[in-house]
Amino acid sequence: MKTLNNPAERKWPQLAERSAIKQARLMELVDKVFYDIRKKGDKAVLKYARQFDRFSADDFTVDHETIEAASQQVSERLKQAIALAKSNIEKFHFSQKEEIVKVETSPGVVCWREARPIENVGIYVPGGTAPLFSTVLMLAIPAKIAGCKEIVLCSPPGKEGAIHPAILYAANLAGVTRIFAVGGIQAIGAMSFGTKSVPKVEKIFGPGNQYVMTAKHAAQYYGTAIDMPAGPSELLVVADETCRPSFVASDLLSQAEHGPDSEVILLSDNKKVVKEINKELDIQLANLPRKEMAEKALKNSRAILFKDVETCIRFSNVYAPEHLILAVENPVLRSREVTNAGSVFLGNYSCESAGDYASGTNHTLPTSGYAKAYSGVSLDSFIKKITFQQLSEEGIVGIGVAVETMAEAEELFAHKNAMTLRLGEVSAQQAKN
Ligand code: HSO
Ligand code: ZN
Repeated sequence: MKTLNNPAERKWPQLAERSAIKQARLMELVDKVFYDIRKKGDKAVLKYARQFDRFSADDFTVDHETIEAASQQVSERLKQAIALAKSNIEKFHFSQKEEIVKVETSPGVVCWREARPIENVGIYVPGGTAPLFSTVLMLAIPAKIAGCKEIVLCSPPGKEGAIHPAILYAANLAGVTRIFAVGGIQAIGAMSFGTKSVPKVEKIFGPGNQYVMTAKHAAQYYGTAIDMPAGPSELLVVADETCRPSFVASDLLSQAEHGPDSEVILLSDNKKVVKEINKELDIQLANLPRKEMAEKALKNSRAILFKDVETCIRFSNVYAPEHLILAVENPVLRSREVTNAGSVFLGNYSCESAGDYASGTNHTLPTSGYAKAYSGVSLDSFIKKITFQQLSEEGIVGIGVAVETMAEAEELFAHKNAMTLRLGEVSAQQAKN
């Protein structure tokens, strides 16, 4: 890894910049595909599936028999692992349910919020080199807990013309209601406009390549919400002399193997530690099947030496990583200094893979610095919170004049009148009694 030494603070924002994503050209293509899908529905979806994914069948709906058959292709060992992951993801996301809190803001004025599920949600699972069935769990499980009625999954068919069996198995287990072997822009278009086969959804979740990301971005203009703007996956590790260099190297590589555009950053206050981690990187890299991909990612990545751990964390806050590992002394205490990150892993035993698969936290997290303003996916991502209020006569009397006065000052006399009428009625009644 290229190593920088104590860069000046004014250079930090530049060092924290991600490589810009060129979207303009893709947008034209997305517009065209969306236009066709809106006009011709399934026919257009099929046309683009043939063109872009070399799909050859006539129907992209995955039927029950196919899902059942897929289950038989998944080993017992994997099924047990998925069951453990599912249970932990369920526990963590279930705990995110909130009690209704009714607040009497003034006497007779009661306000509260209640959660309601987003009725129809879409999950996109990319094809490509790794079948990300873990992503299915991370998105479908909270959707189910939230109470979403329709949970649609789209994923491009692989080389054999079908979705990977583990994806189908995980989808069925986690409560996905409809599965379609469609990927790319056409999948996002189908879910956001709805076709005869594909139900229209209100919100689309999940990672994807640049085509998918651009399509998700565009879908928002047509009223479909998305989980978050997404870019390539990233990891920042802060390591001091208490770290285990081989562990840190394995973490950096687990991120790097996601793809050549993955970003990995190592921060340390200790030159020797960086040297040892680099040595470990070479050793472990040699044995990785996805060596080439990881190597490319490492080329764009860097190690940065700072004078102390505190400065490392300050830089990390400027970078706002998707994943942050604190392989330092007293990680829990240190974590208080973290202000921007998607998900934080504390100490030598908390590897990113734990969160990627089975600890229970969600692995759909903000990348590209969005962790400064966005949270990762959680139960909240699948619900809306509706506010309620109920005013009694006492409530009207208490806030009525304030409302009238404010409405008058904004020159909105219908607003004022709505209160005046009620105040009038209350005082007439009080006079009667
Ligand atoms: N690290 C990825 C999630 C993932 N890892 C899925 C393995 N499978 C993005 O957070
Ligand atoms: Zn991962």
